This record gives sequence, C-alpha cells and structure tokens, in this order.
Amino acid sequence: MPLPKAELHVHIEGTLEPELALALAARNGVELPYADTEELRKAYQFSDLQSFLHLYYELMAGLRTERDFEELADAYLARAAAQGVRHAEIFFDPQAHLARGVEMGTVVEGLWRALGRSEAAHGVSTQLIMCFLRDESAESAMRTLDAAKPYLDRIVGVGLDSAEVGHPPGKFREVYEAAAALGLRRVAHAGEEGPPAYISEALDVLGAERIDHGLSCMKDPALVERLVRERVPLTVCPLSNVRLRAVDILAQHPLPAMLDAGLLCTVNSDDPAYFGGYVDDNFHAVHETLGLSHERLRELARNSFLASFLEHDEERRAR
Ligand code: ES4
Ligand code: ZN
Repeated sequence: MPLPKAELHVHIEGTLEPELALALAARNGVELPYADTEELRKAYQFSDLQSFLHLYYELMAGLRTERDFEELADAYLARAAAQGVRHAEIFFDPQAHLARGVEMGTVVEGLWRALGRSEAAHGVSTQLIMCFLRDESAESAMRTLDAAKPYLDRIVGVGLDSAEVGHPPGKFREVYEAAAALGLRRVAHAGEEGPPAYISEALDVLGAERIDHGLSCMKDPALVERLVRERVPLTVCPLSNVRLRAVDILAQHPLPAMLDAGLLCTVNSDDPAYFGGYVDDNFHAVHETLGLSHERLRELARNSFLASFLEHDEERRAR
C-alpha cells in the first residue's frame, strides 16, 4: 500500500500521456508531427528544461474543449489515487491555452468537471493553482489574472513556471501583489536551474509561501538556514531533476542532504507523463536509489500535508 500523501507540484498538462495526446489531437483534427506513440516516445530525450518545454507546449495542441480538460484531469486523479495521493494541488498554465485560442473558462470549467467529483470518484481532494509563464511579460500575466477573476472560487493560488534562467521572479511583483489582494495563495518555481538568489527573490519580492524545486538553495548555506528557520516548504521532484539534468544521476540527488539540513521537503512528480513516474514512483526511487529509510519516507508524506494549503482539520482527515 502506498503511503497516504499530498501532491503539491504537478502540472496537469504534464500528466498528458502520449496515448491521450494523440487521441485528443485526432479527435480535434489537430496535426502533430508524430505518427504514433512509439515515434512520440522517441522525442522524450530532454537535455534541459528548455528542450522539455518545447515538447510540453507542442503536445498541448490537442487540448481544446472542456471535455478534453476533464478527461486529462480525470486520468491524472485516477492514477494519483492509485499512488496514495489523498490531496492534490494542481498547477495549470492558462497562457499556453489562451495563446491557442482556448479560453480561460474552457480550461477551468473543464478541469473542474473532474475536480468537482474527485473526492467521491477517487478519494482525492483537490485545489487549483494558476501558473504564470515567466518567459512571457508581466503585462500578459496581469491580463491572465484578470481573465481568471470570474473563476476565483475555483483557484486557490498562483504560481510561476516555464523557463527559469534569465527570468528572475522580480518581474512579477505587481502581479503577485494583485493576486494577494484577491486572497490568492502564492508559490513560485525557483532554484530548479536558476541560482539561489531567485529563491530569496521569490520569498522577498513575490511573498511566495512555498518554493517549487528549490534545489539550488544547497549552494547557499545562509539561505538554507533561513528556509529552515522560516519553515518554507520545498516541493522537490527527484525524477524530474534527473530527466532535465538538474542533477546528473539520481544517486547524486541532494534530497538526503536537504532533509538532514532540516529543510521542509516534499516529494512530487512535476510532469509525470514525461519524467518516468507518478508521485509514488518518486517515493520508490528515492527509497531504492538514495537509501531513504521508511521513517524518512513517512516524514516526507507528513510534510506534504503540513506544506499543503489544506485547513488543519482537513489535514487531519486526510491522514
Ligand atoms: C515545468 Cl519541470 C518545469 N519547470 C518549469 N516549468 C514547468 N512547466 C511544466 N513543467
Ligand atoms: Zn514544475
């Protein structure tokens, strides 16, 4: 039986399995440059975040209708439930869809069709986090926040993702201030490929309550001390880090050192359809390859509920 856990770092578009990507493209008459899943799988040779993002944005082309987003989310939630997930805080990338002429309402309402019945259907409670693409402008992010205003009852918070290096968090200060004024929670990807200074900036300038990835903090002992002192959760994604070459091999992943340093780490899947596993596969991998004990795994599972945006009583129910 997999440990009960919360998943706090998963991009719903990154749960798009090749079979579904091709089926949706065919159903919607969208051309993809891959004849079949075998050919598509061969394209999964990433050398870094940028080369992954190219395929990630390309395969989304088949997602067009509410039903498409519903099927995508339902497939993820079924898999997550089988991996012990009891609560999922799910990222989505509206700008990637708006740019293709798919409206905010189609994305949110489509996802909600699956999320709204997830507790009953899968035993998984859910929340949605809307991410801004950091390689787009702050104005585009602000327009995206505006477009989300009719749906704020369905969105718990905002995040920041896509290509990190050269796109420091500070550019989005006003957007994050506006999001906070709307009562939204704030998280941000930082320190995946970028320097430790991006992590500090996400905390200080954006008011991020949780850091997605955060790996590069290990280069800055003063920052580690701060993250420990302030109990800032880090959503670590081990298999993602290997596939995108943030670390060379899993055996060299800093997760054990991060836990030893007292950091509030969680383990997550990021883009499981692309990176070779869902969240419990990540738990297995760090157990097998990094030798994390069962007690450490239980600590990681406990951390996932502590670091979630669940209220305290819900948190206890989930455990
Ligand atoms: C992402 Cl692994 C990763 N990093 C940054 N942005 C992303 N969007 C989807 N997956
Ligand atoms: Zn991510």
